[in-house]
Amino acid sequence: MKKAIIVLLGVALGFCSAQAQELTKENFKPTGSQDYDEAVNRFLNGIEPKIVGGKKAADGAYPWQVTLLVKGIPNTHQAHFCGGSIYNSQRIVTAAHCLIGVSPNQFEVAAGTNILNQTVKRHKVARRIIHADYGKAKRFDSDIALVQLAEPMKLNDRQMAIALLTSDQEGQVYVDPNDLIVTGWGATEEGGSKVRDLREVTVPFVSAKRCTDPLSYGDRVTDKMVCAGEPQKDSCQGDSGGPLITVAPKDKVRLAGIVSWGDGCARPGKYGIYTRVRAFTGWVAACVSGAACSELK
Ligand code: 4AZ
Repeated sequence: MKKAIIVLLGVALGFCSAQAQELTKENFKPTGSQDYDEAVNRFLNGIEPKIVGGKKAADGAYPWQVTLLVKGIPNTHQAHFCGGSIYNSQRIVTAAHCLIGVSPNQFEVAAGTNILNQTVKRHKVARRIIHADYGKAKRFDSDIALVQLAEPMKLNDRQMAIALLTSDQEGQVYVDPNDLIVTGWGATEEGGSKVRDLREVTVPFVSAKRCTDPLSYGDRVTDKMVCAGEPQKDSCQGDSGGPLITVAPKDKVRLAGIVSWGDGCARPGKYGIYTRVRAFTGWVAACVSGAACSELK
């Protein structure tokens, strides 16, 4: 009994200090996720917290879009470090590279908003699953992760799940130069800052043939990646983890890619590189069903 009280007290104290603790130069240890660490360093150094060539998204137009927030940075705009998409009420799909080294108690998820303001509800994270093959075959290969929320979020017309692109749809969607849309709070130019209002840009799909041209990315692009974009239209830093979607009617919208990497932003021949979602539908289904799914520990 005494032991139980001590344990309870310990848990309560731990809980309180975790609640009150704001990130400082003294208590922050780099996680290894570049997006996360940069969000923290901008906050600690008082730098204002990027989509290139796009426009402000209409309110509620992309209800599956979520923001991943650094816990311990109270300002939502400063806390944003990556995007993600709602898979179901308790699961978010994002990029593995966003969450490398970041434990569930170091970040939160907010949905249902275009604006990174103070009124957003932050959802606690129970677990994050990074694909076992992340970065194995090539840098950024299999750049996909799932986040499990501690409690399910309400789904409604402002926060909605998005279905993953399936293999039979891939042939219609991944056609050069079919239009796709990428959304995020990332920089509007290379080296620029994150934005407060969600932005969107229409980007053409780029075939593997063009994307693996030696003057583009050569063999750095694998068959688990897809390319999209054109000079002046691209995703950029801060968009990582967020959705690349098909532009079919709203009830047929599918998650086709996850913002992953690129050489800079919107440079000629340097398209945006996205995780090829259709290659991971089986992995996601296995993880979500609770069956064994290969996970990087
Ligand atoms: C990044 O650093 C990043 N132009 C995201 C997307 C692209 C480049 C960099 C694609 O998160």
